[in-house]
Amino acid sequence: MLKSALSPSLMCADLFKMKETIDDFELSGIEYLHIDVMDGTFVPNFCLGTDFCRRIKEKSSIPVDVHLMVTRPFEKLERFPFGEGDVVSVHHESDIVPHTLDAIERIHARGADAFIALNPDTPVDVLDCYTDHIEGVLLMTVYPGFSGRPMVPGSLEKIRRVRDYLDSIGKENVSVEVDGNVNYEKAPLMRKHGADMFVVGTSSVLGPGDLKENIKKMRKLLDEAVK
Ligand code: S6P
Ligand code: MG
Repeated sequence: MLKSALSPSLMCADLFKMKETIDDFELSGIEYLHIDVMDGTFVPNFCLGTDFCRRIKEKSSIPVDVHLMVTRPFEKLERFPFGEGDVVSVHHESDIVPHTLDAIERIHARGADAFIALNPDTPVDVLDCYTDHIEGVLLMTVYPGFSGRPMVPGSLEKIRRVRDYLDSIGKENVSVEVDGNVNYEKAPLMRKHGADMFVVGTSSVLGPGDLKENIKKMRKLLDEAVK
């Protein structure tokens, strides 16, 4: 089983306290910073962009986890600053398959890891054409576009299906990232079903309470889930 990693969603962080928040993430050993990019077309909302990504990369050494919820990501990747150690996710639903594979190739050419993101209604079978080309699968456990949404029923079973499928074809090292409503109750269940990378937002770490204590609490729950 892959080690668990946390990827806090910066769209859920208080813009006016961004520096303190990033400092706390660094002190807490956070593995990735999740950056949601929305273009108002692929999803019905606008969020974070190229300049935001650039400033975060200048100010923090934590790798970024860029989640591109945009149409035709293949054409837009060049505008985003990322490189070795970072993760970039492109959606299966955002382009035709050859362009998505080309986007993956471009991500790799810059030294980053490429994840394929799947919306809740997209079947697991589509992974077939990606498994030789990716380092991870980002499973949306809410309908994308907004924070604070409820988990889509059937998400836990889908995590298990993806993990089992990857293992069955010898892809034990391909990560399964979960994004959406990863709260203190559901995260341990997601871990038990095979997830290893957790986008944490308003429903847990970036919700009420002390940030560093929230991170500790989440890590403990995730560790206990697989004991
Ligand atoms: C949603 C986006 C997510 C959210 C995250 C928010 O479209 O991709 O990354 O920012 O899910 O977390 P929460 O805990 O409010 O669901
Ligand atoms: Mg996201």
